[in-house]
Amino acid sequence: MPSDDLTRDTIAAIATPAGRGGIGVVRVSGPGVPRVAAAVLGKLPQPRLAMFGSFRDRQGETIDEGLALYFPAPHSYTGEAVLELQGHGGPVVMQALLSACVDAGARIAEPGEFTRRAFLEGKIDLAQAEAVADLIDAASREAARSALRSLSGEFSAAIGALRARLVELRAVTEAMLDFPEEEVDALHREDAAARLAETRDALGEVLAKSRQGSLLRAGIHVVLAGRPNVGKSSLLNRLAGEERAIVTPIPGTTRDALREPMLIEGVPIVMVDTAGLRESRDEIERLGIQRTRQELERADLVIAVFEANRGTDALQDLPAASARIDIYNKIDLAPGFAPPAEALAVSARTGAGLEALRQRILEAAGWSAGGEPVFLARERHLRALERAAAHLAAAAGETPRWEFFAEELRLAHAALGSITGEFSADDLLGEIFKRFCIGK
Ligand SMILES: Nc1nc2c(ncn2[C@@H]2O[C@H](COP(=O)(O)OP(=O)(O)OP(=O)(O)O)[C@@H](O)[C@H]2O)c(=O)[nH]1
Ligand SMILES: [Mg+2]
Repeated sequence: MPSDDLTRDTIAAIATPAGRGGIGVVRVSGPGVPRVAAAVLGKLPQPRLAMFGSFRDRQGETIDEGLALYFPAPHSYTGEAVLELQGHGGPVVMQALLSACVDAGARIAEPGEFTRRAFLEGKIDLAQAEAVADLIDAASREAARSALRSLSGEFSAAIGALRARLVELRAVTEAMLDFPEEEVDALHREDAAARLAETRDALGEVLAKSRQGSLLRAGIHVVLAGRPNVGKSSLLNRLAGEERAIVTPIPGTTRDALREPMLIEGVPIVMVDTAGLRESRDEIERLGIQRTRQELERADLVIAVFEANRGTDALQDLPAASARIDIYNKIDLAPGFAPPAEALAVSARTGAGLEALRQRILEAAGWSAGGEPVFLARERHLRALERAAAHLAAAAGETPRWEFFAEELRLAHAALGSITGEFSADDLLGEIFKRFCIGK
């Protein structure tokens, strides 16, 4: 994509985190880089060669000494001329260095502006730009790995392959549109139908991998619920590997809902311990139980906890909507207990069955462990893929009416294009880039 304006200014920002560090970096990008270099360094460094020098302010006073790197356009992160000044990472030095760049004609960059320019210069597409932010924000190695795959263009390539299929199918369809229906022979029709089916399958695969990957970004909200004293808090502690919640033999111990973030195989989970469900006259406990119900409404997954030593049981008051796993705790007190089909037997005391529970949590959330690499998709990507899938499904129902068929294909194509940014409106770009940190 070409630059959006010809009068691009020059931006500067501290690219390293706020605070003290061994090294701090000020990054400058834009046509004014040679001028900034001349003012701050006294000269423009050789392209891509580290130059040691003094950084000076407007009065010519030395701010710091360090390394300077110059990347001429278009071979830089942004695609513009870029200057990186590596000084000592103290807040005062960094601010002074940034001010010197501003005095030399640069403007302070907005959040994500470097990456936005990389997108506008065609260095990366939109999905890759988003992956930059996702990589920085990654909460686990698994998430980082997936973000890196998106950044290197694997996700974009998969979207590109889908679009290529659609382009071919649209070409075949446009050819048919030139003939009245009775002249479109069976061969063409079958060809179009077969291609459509293939494209839908391929899209389904990308969507599945993206749904999985989106779990790595968003995490899963898992709520432990059950009657008092069944061992919910003990389970939370066991799963967290820490004594987080208070455990006592007194029913009605837990009042407030307690949230504990944890990782299961790199998938971020927020596990919520709740007050046990029962009729209570105690004012505080009643409020706790109200909170349990609110948590249940919001849960992606409910773990309904029962006691193995009390036999099989049922909990009426769980919402029907959310996914649910039934577990029988305290299996150590009931050796030989056989849980109902689909339910798990565990012991918070001995740890028995907890590995199986972890796997079931991942499974119920739609994560297939040890499977193929997934795409760290965003909600925006999922919605676009789902829109494309819906248009392809609609197309399948329109096969004799080629104008409608063609229109559905066009809409599916546009939905896919919005992922990589071919057809993205400016407001969407603003929305995406403003969430970046400064200096990226
Ligand atoms: N033997 C045995 N005892 C357990 C097990 N899990 C929990 N307990 C005991 O059961 C009692 C209640 O445990 P909690 O974890 O407080 O139960 P809870 O469901 O959080 O209870 P409330 O907060 O009152 O709703 C405690 O005395 C625990 O030590 C288990 O697997 N085996
Ligand atoms: Mg409890």
